[in-house]
Amino acid sequence: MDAIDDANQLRETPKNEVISFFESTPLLKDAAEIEKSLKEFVDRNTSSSGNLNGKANRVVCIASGGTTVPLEKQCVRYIDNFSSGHRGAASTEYFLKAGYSVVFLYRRGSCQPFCSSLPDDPLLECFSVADDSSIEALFVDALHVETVKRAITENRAAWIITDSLFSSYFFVLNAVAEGILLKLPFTTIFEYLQILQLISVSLRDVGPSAIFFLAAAVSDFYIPWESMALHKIQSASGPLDIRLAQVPKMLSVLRNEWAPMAFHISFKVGDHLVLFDMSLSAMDVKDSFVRKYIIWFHDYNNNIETDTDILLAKATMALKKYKMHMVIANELSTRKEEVIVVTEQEKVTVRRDCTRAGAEVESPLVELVVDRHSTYIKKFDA
Ligand code: PAZ
Repeated sequence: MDAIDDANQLRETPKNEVISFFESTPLLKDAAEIEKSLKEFVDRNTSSSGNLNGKANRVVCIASGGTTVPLEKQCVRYIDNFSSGHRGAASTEYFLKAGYSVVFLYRRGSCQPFCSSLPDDPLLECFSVADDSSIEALFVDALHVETVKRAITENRAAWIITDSLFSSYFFVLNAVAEGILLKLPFTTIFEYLQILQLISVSLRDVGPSAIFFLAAAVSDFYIPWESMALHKIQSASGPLDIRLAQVPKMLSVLRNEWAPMAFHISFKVGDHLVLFDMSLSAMDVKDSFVRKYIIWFHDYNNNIETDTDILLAKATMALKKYKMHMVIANELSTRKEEVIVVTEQEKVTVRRDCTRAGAEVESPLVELVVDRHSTYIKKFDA
């Protein structure tokens, strides 16, 4: 998805492209409800006494998971962008621990904060935390009763109830109940961009105390709604030719128009190492085509730049072009081990603490972000 980025990063996002994207986008069904919950969330967390989570009015919008591009209006098939949602979910945990309130804009079915090791299972929805912090079953409707019965038949209930991670789920329920975590789901690129716009407009008054932490993998191409087939595309008509339009680069619109005062962080992902690893491990190296491919790849790497150089060059370009405050560069294959934080002043490699079992790279990463965000806010206080 990144191949044409470099060329595009050299041109501004024309206003008419943005307008025509939104004009031809299917409208969000629950926009009014989302706006209402955002307003309540912002009011609750930006009072003169600070937010409900203890940090003076600091709010972060975390975008997580991949967006889809439907091929049909009555969608049967779609193009997906890879992201498990782990980065966004884990970062949400550390931001909450750091005292921020969090708007978690996530792909339905992707990893959830405090539950990233649990399945996204409707059984969990059948429980709640009582006032005395004990766990209560919520057999409030027929769906819940059915879900629990099915889980018991499938022998999953015992596992979930005895697993210690289950308690994490209640942390999330509590965070939502306390009003410091607002979860907003999306599936398609159309939903994602419309909700992101609603969030940014709602957070505008939070000014420099707001962070946009955009870890979602967002589609670069889409099929405009008006040229999309209504029903399932039939295979009987032979091979399928589809033409994808380019999604306007919304980062610059977000940065310059929707939330100009906020602290903006975007991500750049590289996959060069994965390509190389896959070619070695998953294919037969005796195959002459593959051998040629690997040799070409070696030459490409040796003669031009290293993978990291290419990735950092792209990250630096994105930093300048979109006026981001930080671009976080990561390779798909090593993303859980390390990331490189690129700012105007520095390039910092942040690594997971390998000496601690279960330590995640998001812990030191969020620590660094909070530190740089504090410096950013101070500039406005002066
Ligand atoms: O969601 P995950 O933990 O599996 O992966 C995280 C990531 C690689 C999607 C993220 O760190 C990232 O780089 N997001 C931006 C992706 C993009 O530019 O398309």
